[in-house]
Amino acid sequence: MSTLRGRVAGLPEWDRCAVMGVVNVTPDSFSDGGRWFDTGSAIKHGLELVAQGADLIDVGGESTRPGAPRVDEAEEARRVLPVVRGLVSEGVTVSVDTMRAAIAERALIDGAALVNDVSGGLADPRMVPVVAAAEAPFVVMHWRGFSEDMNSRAVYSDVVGEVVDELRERMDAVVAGGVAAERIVVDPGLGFAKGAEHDLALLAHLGELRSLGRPLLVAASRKRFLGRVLTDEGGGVPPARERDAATAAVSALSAREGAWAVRVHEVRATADAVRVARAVEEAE
Ligand code: PMM
Repeated sequence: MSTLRGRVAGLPEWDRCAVMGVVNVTPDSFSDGGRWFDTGSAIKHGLELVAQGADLIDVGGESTRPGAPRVDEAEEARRVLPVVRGLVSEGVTVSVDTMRAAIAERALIDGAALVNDVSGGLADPRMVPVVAAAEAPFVVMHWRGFSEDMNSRAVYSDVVGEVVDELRERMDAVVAGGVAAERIVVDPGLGFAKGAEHDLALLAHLGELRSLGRPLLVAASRKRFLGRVLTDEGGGVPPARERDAATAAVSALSAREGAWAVRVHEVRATADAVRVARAVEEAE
């Protein structure tokens, strides 16, 4: 089945869908902003997620919630780099979630194993050259613009086809920029310039995303579309932190559809979900 999930050169290989735990070192991320904002508690939280079953930890210092303003580079470095170093020194496989080449470059020097750029290299023209020179694995996410006004770009006539085409275009540009194809991970970018109906359509067609021929990362954790799915009869929408069971359900579905990894805030339930998916796969 690893042919279904694929391999990412430069990263460990897991025999099931991998679990990427999220550590947002931000005061304002929509689902966990402010909770791990100092270096010590962010490192401690990352280690807790590993103990709960995370295979790698994604460290970010810039909120990408809809409408979020950008953080400046010095502040992003101050938030992210000490946490990357702290987790690497504990033997953790670390991913750095950044749109800035300078941050990615320094995180890679500090031992990060993967660059997760939600803009797929579009936000910073130096990103692709930096990742190429470091021979680092790279997440190419579907992205249509910065968070400040991304909701206005959520216009599709065929969301699955357009996301696949735009991702293919981005992958080609990244490869032309010198990043080896075997180091690329693709991600549909749930919630980024997408409404709930778009996110659900993408989840319903993960097989078409796999047709891009690269391992697939699915990051549904606590996102708005889950709030909509879980809305009660009175119109009440559960807050982000009450969407973890729904997130684990998406993890199981994604793992069954051959996702390479799922990115989640609450690891324990997803670690179980991917193991159940693996056991069912073995029984096939
Ligand atoms: N979503 C968020 C942040 N980073 N990275 C990838 N690759 N894919 C995503 O969908 C993604 C991401 C926003 O969620 P958060 O603020 O709760 O971490």
